[in-house]
Amino acid sequence: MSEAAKAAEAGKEDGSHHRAGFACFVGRPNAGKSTLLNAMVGEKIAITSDKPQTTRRAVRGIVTRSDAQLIIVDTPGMHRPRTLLGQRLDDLVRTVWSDVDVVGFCIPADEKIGPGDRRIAGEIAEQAHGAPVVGIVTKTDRTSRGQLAAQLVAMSELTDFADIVPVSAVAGEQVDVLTDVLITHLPSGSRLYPNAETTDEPLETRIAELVREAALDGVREELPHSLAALVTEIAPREPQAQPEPQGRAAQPTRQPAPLTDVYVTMFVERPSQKAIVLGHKGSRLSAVGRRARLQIEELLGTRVYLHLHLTVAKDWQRDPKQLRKLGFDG
Ligand SMILES: Nc1nc2c(ncn2[C@@H]2O[C@H](COP(=O)(O)OP(=O)(O)O)[C@@H](O)[C@H]2O)c(=O)[nH]1
Ligand SMILES: [Mg+2]
Repeated sequence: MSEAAKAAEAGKEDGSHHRAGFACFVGRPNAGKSTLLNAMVGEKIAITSDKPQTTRRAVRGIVTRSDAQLIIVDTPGMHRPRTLLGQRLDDLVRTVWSDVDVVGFCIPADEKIGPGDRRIAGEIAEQAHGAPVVGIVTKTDRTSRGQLAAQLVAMSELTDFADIVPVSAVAGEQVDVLTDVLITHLPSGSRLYPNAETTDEPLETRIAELVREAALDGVREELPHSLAALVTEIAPREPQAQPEPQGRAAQPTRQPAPLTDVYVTMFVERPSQKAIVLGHKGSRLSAVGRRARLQIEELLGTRVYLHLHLTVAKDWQRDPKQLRKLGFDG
């Protein structure tokens, strides 16, 4: 019996009307899946960018209300895999799809529905074992009402949807409505995660992802695929013993703000890529470090000293050993 089914049984026993279960977001790369997940959870769980392969994990975000717990799994986009990593990602997506209570199929309001979307519709029908599919028209802030209406019609012709919801994660429109709709498709059951949890991603992974997000900004072509990041150490610094104040002893001693040393190694696949990521005299890498540090400080709630190390791991996307090291197990 699946975790969700067990929870459903437990819910029946105590006669509550609480619902709990899993939804996943699928759709072309750039459809706005990760941004939507973050908006629904109200916290940055998944990194986002306009680059391909930004999402490489099945990132889980958790929405907890008094009447329901919705766990949303953001999956990498499906692509024709050309590397071992690509294959692993596609396998991961299929595994997630086959084990959810409801599928959210995302299509941007401002892009024509095309063969890619039809292929995904077919894949869902094949892999999702009859789970209801909710059509989600994303980025509605980018279109006029007329265009949106036309997109809703076009989407309804794509497959047999249980519901269709237009939403804008950026403008915060209809986000709660979408949560309500997805919850109606969950089985009854009690909570699967503790109250305050917003994700089950380990801290190391979240930090590595923030570094990768910062590094993705501004790089082009094949480079986004070749970037990876790994946290090697998170070390809270021992507060320094303050010297005894001399003379006027009434001066209160100021406690230094807590500081954490975070060590991250970034990988590229070729020396030429290392030069690009470093930039002139290392200027690009320092900019990446600054941007990532601010986000990591927010996540950890302390000041952060970010130690960024950049190294070449030749063709890591095709190397099973390297993939394992980076957390992409087969
Ligand atoms: N205007 C607008 N842009 C959005 C919205 N949602 C996502 N985006 C942008 O679309 C791009 C892709 O978003 P992302 O969530 O990474 O897409 P994913 O590949 O499907 O996960 C990013 O540049 C986002 O900022 C939205 O509601 N409105
Ligand atoms: Mg994504």
